[in-house]
Amino acid sequence: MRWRAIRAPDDGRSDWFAAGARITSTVMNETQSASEPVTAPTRAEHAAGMAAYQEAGLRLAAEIGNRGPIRLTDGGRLHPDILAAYWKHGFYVFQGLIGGDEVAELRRDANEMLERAPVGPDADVDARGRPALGLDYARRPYLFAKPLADPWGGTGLLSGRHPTQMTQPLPDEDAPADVVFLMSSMCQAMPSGLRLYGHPHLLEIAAAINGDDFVPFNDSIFVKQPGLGGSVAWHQDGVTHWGSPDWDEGIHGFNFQVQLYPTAPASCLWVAPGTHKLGKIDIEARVRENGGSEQLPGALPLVCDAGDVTIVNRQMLHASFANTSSELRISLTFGFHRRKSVEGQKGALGVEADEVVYDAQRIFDRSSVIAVAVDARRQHRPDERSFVYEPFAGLEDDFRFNDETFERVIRDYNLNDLAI
Ligand SMILES: O=C(O)CCC(=O)C(=O)O
Repeated sequence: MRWRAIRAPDDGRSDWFAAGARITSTVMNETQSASEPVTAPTRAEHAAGMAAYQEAGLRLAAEIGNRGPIRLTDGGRLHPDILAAYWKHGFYVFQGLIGGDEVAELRRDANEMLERAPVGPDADVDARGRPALGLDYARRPYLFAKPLADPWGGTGLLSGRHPTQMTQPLPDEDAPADVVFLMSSMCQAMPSGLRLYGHPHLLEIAAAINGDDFVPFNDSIFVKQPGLGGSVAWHQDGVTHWGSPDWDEGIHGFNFQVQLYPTAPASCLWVAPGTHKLGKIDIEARVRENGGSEQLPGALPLVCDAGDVTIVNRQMLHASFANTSSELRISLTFGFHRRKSVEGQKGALGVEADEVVYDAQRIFDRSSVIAVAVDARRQHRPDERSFVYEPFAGLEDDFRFNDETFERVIRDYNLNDLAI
């Protein structure tokens, strides 16, 4: 049976979206029948079917606000009103936090990384026939996906935290077989990425949320190319502490996203405000109760300009849809934890080959990337006030940015990521 486009109903959700979900979703509803295959929407049909949902999301975003320039107290700490707004809704958008000159440097490096990607998941050369970037990295820095696909939804990947699968529209006929979906190793591959990691305002935000002894999580760059970028199914990031006696709304930390281009509802990350307070959410039930549709009510798009930075609590329900729009999104994504959330915990999210427990040495090694990043930034921007990272106070001279620390600290630093 051919999939049919159906006018979006008044509730802002389109029936075709539910229909599209039937062939791809692991969530079944009573009308679903395996003997009635339904084809996926085209790119244009998908975009049209999202329109009413996007409008509803934009209205909610305008109601809630939770965005503005960073404000600091006289002592240089994050303003308590912003912190309170973050804890209330689980997200905040810092407008214009990264200056235009720095965005330009980041774009240049990110685009260079994209150009130097292998031509496909099994290739070793880039589109110009050069050896691809990262052949000598312990972990290859590129993750590919099929165009407009949802590579994680409904799978056991990443600790199975994406239980349902998003609609996977049909890409245009001339679309490549595989597209870059994620790039990692930002601090190794991009000089400007390392410097961003030492940004005093970003680190001040991390300290305000997670305490002065905060520690890193990981980093990855989400690439949503126009008409090609895949989706990320609804999920909560944290996997370790749901049953912890110490559970609270901040125990799994938060993620930054630094936006290199303006984002639109079709391309950007969506969040369900307040869900960071709810504990582990039954996502399958939410989608099922929504008629099988991934257009979950109560969510809003984190629409940004270039240079805006979002923070999103890792317990928030969030997702992004197949990018059937003509907007490019490149989001530098990196997170931070409370130290006590990580120490003594087993590595999660499938990043460890063996069961590794995060001890003080492991945490120190991964955190030393921050110390080197602060110095790399100081050398590049000598007039800016540097962030003082408390765990490395007094150790600064051991972690100056130079060839020796690049080899000792930065090379393959992500083998020490702290995933919970
Ligand atoms: O940016 C995206 O599209 C997805 C980001 C996300 O799911 C995450 O950071 O956990």
